[in-house]
Amino acid sequence: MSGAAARHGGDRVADVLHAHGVPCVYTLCGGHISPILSASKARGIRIVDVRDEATAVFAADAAARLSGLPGVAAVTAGPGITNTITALKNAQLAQSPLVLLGGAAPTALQGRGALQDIDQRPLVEPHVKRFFKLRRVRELGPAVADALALARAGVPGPVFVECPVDLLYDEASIRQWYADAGGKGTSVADRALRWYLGRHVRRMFDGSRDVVAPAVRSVDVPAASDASTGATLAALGKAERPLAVIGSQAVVNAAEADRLAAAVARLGIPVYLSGMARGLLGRDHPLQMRHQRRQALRESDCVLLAGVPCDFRLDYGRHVRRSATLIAANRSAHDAKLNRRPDVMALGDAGHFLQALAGRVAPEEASRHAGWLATLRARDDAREAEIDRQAAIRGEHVNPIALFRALEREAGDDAVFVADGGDFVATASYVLHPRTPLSWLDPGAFGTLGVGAGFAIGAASTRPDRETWIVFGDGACGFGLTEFDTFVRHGIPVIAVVGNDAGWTQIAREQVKMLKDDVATVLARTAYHDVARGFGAEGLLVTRMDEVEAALKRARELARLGRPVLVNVWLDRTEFREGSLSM
Ligand SMILES: Cc1ncc(C[n+]2csc(CCOP(=O)(O)OP(=O)(O)O)c2C)c(N)n1
Ligand SMILES: [Mg+2]
Repeated sequence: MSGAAARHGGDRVADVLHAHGVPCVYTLCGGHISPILSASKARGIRIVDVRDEATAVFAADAAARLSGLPGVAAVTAGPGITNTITALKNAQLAQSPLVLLGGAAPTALQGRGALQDIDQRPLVEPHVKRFFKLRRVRELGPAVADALALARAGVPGPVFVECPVDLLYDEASIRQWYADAGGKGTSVADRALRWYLGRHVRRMFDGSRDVVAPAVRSVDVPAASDASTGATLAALGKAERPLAVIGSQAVVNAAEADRLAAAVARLGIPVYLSGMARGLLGRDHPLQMRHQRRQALRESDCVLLAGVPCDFRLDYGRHVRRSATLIAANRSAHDAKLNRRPDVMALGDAGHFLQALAGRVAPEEASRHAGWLATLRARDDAREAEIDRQAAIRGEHVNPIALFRALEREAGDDAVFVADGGDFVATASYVLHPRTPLSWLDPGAFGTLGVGAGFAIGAASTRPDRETWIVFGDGACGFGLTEFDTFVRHGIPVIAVVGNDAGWTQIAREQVKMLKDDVATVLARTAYHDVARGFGAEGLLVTRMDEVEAALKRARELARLGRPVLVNVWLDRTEFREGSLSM
């Protein structure tokens, strides 16, 4: 469709979204952005309207992670935009490609005390790859097309397009609005104002008639050099105890996840998966280890970090022994070198790099590592047995480890797990085995509580064929409970399992020990299931271990009927997370 046929600026934005196959726009409405929403809807784009702008951005983030294409959110000017900052930062640190369309005051009134008018650039710019500030109607389409490409290029991340309201409505209305604003006065000042506004409007619409809707831009995926592939193969060929750690960035090409999984299997070296890469090799692959990663890294003589920076999760690189050959495959030079200079730096897409390696590795290589694999496997099995022992402990209410063992059995083979919480989620990440590529979503390095509902909306609307579970701490669930309203209105059958330990336990654990004070960490056994019912969803309460299995089965049945469900599970205290602290 050409721009000439577009009725207003909202149509121009929607044309580009449509041309790029954007399936869904996540939003909370506002007069500043109405034309974008209605024009998108008219083109068959699904509009999911949520209850907090942060949710809209979290949803776009999750949609991007599961589809590999930028998620799109639209929010109104001022407070609509400020509400997104946490979610934007989360997406930036998680390197998740999304486009945020934000409203803005009319171009002629910015800085003059208009409704919701603030200087949005200094607030948003630090958290995005680029802030598009627009002044002309003809810039709308190209800016959105550029933003969609830029979000995915290089190191993926969020991009912001500021769309002033007077660029979005139809030309006749805007001209009339400016004519009215000019008034009918005859003084010199009045006539000067009219002249100024007339010129302003002419410039705004200048060239807008003959603009053609921009084509879909191709996205430049950075590729690591052949030299780095060769150097890595040589290092792996010499290594006695090689190890790979694969993280979220390696799976940003979501459509290639299966190919990547096959490549990793072909490499034949033991592998730990983190972030979005969890589940890449299925539930129980012989090469995948889950436990005792620190010890494995200390022992390894050649560590390949694929899309994983040496941040706090690897103790700033200290988990890898000094004498080991360190290979860092990463799109970001900053991440590849963070805290520790690698011996081989493969600057480019880590997923493609792994595929290139697998294409050149000798098939007999894998059998060389049988002894090393057996050592790691024995440790992994021992830890699983220990988890089983801890799962067997019975108390008054529900043992969280046993709960996740049950969820492991009950959840469907296609289940997607969204993780939002403290200890409850950390326990889940040890006990649950994500079963397919792209089936585990956690906030990432920003450690943001409150991602759960938005991630679930993004996941379920992107992959409606799959079961979506939220593993929620009771503290964390409070951020997103209102979105049960969204689940119900939009028929999004999410199952939320709330680990109700009546507290912000991850914080309480250390705070009480170190400061002898539980101030601000205590919650109640709140009836979250009743809250869900209040929004028209299903709510189930589980206070005893022997109710768990039936409740999970029932929740799945209800979800299959299209009903969102909240299962409120009263937990017992456990020692499982004792001693863990992240700084
Ligand atoms: C937005 C935000 N606020 C505060 C924190 C600090 N924080 C980390 S874990 C945690 C406790 C989470 O409690 P809950 O969700 O109930 O999980 P639990 O640890 O009790 O299992 C808090 C408050 C955070 N990570 N993010
Ligand atoms: Mg809690």
